[in-house]
Amino acid sequence: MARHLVTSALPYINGVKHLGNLVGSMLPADVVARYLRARGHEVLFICATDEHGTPAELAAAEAGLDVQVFCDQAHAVQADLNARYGLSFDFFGRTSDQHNHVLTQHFARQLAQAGLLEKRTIEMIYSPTDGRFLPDRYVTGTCPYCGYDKARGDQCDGCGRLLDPTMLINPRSTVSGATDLEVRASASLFLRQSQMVDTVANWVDQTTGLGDLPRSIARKWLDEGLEDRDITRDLKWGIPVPSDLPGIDPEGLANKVWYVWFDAPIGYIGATAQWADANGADYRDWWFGEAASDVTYTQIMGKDNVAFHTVSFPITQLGSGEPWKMVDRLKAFNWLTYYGGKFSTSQGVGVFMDQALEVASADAWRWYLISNAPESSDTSFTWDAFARAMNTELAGNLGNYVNRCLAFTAKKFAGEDGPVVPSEGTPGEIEYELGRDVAAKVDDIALHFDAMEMRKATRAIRELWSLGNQYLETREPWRMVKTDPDMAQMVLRTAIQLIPIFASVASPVIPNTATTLGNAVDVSVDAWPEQVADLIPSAGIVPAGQPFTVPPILFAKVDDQQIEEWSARFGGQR
Ligand code: B3M
Ligand code: ZN
Repeated sequence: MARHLVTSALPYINGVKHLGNLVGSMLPADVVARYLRARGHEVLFICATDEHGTPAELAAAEAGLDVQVFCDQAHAVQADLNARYGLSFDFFGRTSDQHNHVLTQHFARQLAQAGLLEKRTIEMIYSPTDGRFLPDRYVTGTCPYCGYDKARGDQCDGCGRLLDPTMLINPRSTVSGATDLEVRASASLFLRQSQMVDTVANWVDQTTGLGDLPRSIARKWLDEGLEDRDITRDLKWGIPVPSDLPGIDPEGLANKVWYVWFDAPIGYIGATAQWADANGADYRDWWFGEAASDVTYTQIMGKDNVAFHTVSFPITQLGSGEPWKMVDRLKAFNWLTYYGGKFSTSQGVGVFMDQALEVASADAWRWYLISNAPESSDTSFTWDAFARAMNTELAGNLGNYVNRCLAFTAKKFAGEDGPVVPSEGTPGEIEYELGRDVAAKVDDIALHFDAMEMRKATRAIRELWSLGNQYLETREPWRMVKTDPDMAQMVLRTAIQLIPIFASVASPVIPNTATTLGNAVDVSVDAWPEQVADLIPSAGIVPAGQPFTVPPILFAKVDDQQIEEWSARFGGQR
């Protein structure tokens, strides 16, 4: 038994998340957390809404709401959806919470103390009409690289390049549309990342659990040489830059807040502190010094977040000069595309978490998304692939097996008080072999989950389910029942043993279904199956004579008409 801290990248507060967001961090993180719990580990699984930055302010303005009110509402909407998808966060916090304010200021002071913050004067866009400096997305204009005329001050949606508002051609204010913009000098605090290159490079080299994709992204950033980074912004909403930073003259820094990517990763710690206060715990037991030395820390995120987690946040942590818990294992995902195009919150393209539950259950989505997770490359969402996952895998492979075993047994061998696990007959070599095959496959699945390989784990789970169906095909109990009913009882009893095993190993992915199956045969499916080889032929999992119930159809098949309907509704082609 070990202690595991697991975090998912923190979803931006603006808007309901789409399936690409879900499969890129929160859902696989949930699978990892659930798997580790099933293995008997102590797990703390933390997430939060990422609430600062221009997107939150602009979305609030668009909704005509005060930012705080907007964030309160949006957080509640996301928390509710997370629960409906079975995301088992121990705590879903907020980066705007006071705990995060306190920790962010702490890190800033430590960095200032270490000489890693420096005040510089930069040129910024000032809008006399709006009476303020315009950071990031507050300026819209033409991209100097590709000519796209709706490029945002931080990034161009036309060519994807990172921009600075002063680079835009024909800039205008995103809020007021004003074009009488001026370039004015303004003070800013820079994080001296260039001073930290060697320290971070050493840490990257030593951290074996980063994974190939994250490591190469980190190396690329480090090899290109790190530029010092402006970590303050002219916004009202955010964590204010304090006036008493050691060695920093506060002149010109009033009315500034920390850049969202400075406080957001600290939010992992902030949310833990928020959780700890509410639960009589100490966040430092998971995050700081000796107390956290036995913790394994796993981070899950989309590939665009990797540099911030392998370079920027480590600079904050290492630069503080304090022994903060650093990430041990990092798993990054590519993009889920919608028919090859971008899922887009701002343009409403793709399927969003709330709409998805209108057409299928949370477990159906969890299974489809995890078994098609964009691990080694981008993956296209298609309704046809979704139908295949539903029909062939869930309804066909798993659902059919459970139904065949339990409904047939109930029909043929029900006792006076309803169906019970039959007790006649002696297992033969085929049953012992089945036990060994199933045990080997369970080990195989565990190895894939240990390596956080989602596609491989789900493929092995499908192969495990197939072992059950092949066993029934080989033994044909429906035929045997006429010629040798004792033998048929033995076969069905053996087949029923597999149901809780099928459920346990799949429970990280389809937790609701797993619980339904466990309840049907009255066996807990919370723990990982151990030493099952002999328990299968000897009925050591679901004992002979134990009552059971036949669960309702687990997964309804999807038909062509539904696929047509959903493609039309959500705009996907076939
Ligand atoms: N909110 C970006 C994203 O959701 C950002 C992640 C923060 S993790 C500290 O893709
Ligand atoms: Zn461009």
